[in-house]
Amino acid sequence: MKRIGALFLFLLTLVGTAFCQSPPLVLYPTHSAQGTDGAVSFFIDVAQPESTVSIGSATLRYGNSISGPMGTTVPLSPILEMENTYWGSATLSSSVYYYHKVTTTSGHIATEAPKNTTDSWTPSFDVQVQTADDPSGDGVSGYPEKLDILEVWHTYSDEYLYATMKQATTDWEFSGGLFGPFYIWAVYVHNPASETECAYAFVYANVPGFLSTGISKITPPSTVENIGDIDAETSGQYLYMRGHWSDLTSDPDFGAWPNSFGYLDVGGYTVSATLSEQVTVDTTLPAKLYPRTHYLSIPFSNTAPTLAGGGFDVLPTKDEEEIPCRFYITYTDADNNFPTVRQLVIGENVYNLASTDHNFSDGAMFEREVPAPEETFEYFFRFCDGADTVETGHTLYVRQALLSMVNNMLLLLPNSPNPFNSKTKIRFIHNGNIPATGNIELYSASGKRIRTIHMDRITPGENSVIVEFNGLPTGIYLYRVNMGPYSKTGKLLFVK
Ligand SMILES: [Ca+2]
Ligand SMILES: [Ca+2]
Ligand SMILES: [Ca+2]
Repeated sequence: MKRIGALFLFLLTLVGTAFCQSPPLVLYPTHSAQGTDGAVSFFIDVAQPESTVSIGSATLRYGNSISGPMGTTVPLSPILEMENTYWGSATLSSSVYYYHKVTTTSGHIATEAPKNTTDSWTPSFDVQVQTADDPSGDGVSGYPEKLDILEVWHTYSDEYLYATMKQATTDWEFSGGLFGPFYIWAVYVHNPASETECAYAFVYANVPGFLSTGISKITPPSTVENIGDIDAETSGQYLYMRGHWSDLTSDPDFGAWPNSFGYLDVGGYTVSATLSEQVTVDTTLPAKLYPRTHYLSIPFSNTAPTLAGGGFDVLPTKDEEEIPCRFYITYTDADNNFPTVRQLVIGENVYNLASTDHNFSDGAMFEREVPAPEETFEYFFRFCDGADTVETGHTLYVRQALLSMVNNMLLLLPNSPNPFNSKTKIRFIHNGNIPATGNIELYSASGKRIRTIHMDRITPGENSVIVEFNGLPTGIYLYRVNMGPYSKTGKLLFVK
């Protein structure tokens, strides 16, 4: 083990930064069945742990060989009614390999990657994906231009993780003289499943007695050790590196791999080091690398989806003119096809339904909140998995029945006794679907509020509250029972 002071402390900071200023997550890659026109729709969720991050572009890239090039790009667009879901469509006549890539407006990249199955060395850019697009001239001033990173790329195989870095010059000299300064080019890799603060990096360097080309493990606060060799080769502006997965995954602090997240945090950095001073000259934005590639065999057989349990709820409202309804239905597709059509049809109106559940083989509920139509209406659901369209039967609904559903959520019963001379019992029926806490407000006939009685044990069915009228003048009183957005008003006659 070697200790080289503060040299790598920045790296830990950098990995820490990766969590608070983070690329998005690429989740739930799915696709539709293939239509008769050859079209297949592709879907992913792009989750943003930091809601401040906005998506610049989302793409799918495909090709006919896993060894590349995956030269065809399909832009993915957001689905308006689904918060995180993006989709795109391609017409396919033969089997394809594909991966997804997302770039935020701030330049953070989250990407799956093509696979270098043949372990070609040095790997062609056809089997790599760019994970950092770093500005030119953004390094700390006063240091050599060769420490200015321009690009970082990655690929993977069963045996290796690959990293490629492009810098601003073709000069890869390790040092400026016998005693330095020494120059370090590195690409870090951090496993979010790691339960330690250790970080790892593929390092291209030769600091005699301290650091050499290989896989460095950095343990806080400042311990650096080499845990494996790497292949490293420079060509022009490019540095190609690859290290064995096993050197990373066999390290007890690396964390489980494959992990449940699917990705690794990666990024590039350069250092200029002397005995007295170590400076991080350039860094890239952190990226999320998902070392995975998808395969779609064309043609593929399809099972038609099924629909079940369709209906709607009337939602709480104070406004009987516009009654919100939440329509829902469960879509199940044995092939796990994302539905290309997800519609609720009410009369002339068509609404797209949404679901956050993207596991369709065991059923996913789709829903949509829409205002109840003005008149009596007929509705049905229509879904298509890309090949087969299914519909529910048409259901007739009467607006008057809706209104009675709303009204019956809270029903006042006559208070008793009424009139009364000291106390009375206020009674109401609660239908169990609305908030179970509330209050009763008591008003004078002129509208002045006299008292509020809180209720926190309302049960479905009939409820009653005894109200004492000690010290109040004889007369007519009003009361209002409130439960969330629901309220009903009644009249009391107090006679001493
Ligand atoms: Ca740069
Ligand atoms: Ca930079
Ligand atoms: Ca299907």
